Amino acid sequence: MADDRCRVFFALWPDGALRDVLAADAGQLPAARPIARDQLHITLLFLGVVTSAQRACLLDGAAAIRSPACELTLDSIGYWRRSQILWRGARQTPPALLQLVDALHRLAQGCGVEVGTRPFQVHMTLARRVERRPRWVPPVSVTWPVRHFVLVESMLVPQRGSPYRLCGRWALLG
Ligand code: 3AM
Repeated sequence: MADDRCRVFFALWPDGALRDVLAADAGQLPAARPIARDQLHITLLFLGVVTSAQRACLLDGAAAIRSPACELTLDSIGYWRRSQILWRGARQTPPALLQLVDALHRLAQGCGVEVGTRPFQVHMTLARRVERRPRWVPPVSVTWPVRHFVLVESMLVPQRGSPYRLCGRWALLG
């Protein structure tokens, strides 16, 4: 039934202290639509609209993933002209993160969820509708101790407050 469906994605979700650091320079962002502090995240795998059975399968499978923790250094700024997105990125992607993304791809496949084939790229969206690459001093690099990953529901029906709701959070192997 349509009501059982939800739009979900796996992500890295910063804790409060890291969020403060990441949001500290948001005030300097060029005029656009900056992402609110409590919505900053890194998408690991976008799954799209799934059924409740697929969602349950994803939750079960995510709990069984054994993937190592890592340190992720966000030390670059990128801009995608077509999507008009300004993002924070990483010059180096830790192999452990790629391992996690691979595991999530396998999980999605096992749950019968079709996902795109676009290679994973670390990006934390900072602002949308940025019409041209801004002249902007990139923020200092931030090292994120990645210890968890999450499943996020992205609300299909617009509502007040955050469009995101955390459905599950799992620890990585420390
Ligand atoms: O927050 P970011 O920018 O990493 O762009 C959407 C957002 O990513 C992305 O999923 C995240 C939560 O909405 N997204 C939305 N639709 C998508 C699609 N069809 C998509 N990513 C890939 N394919």
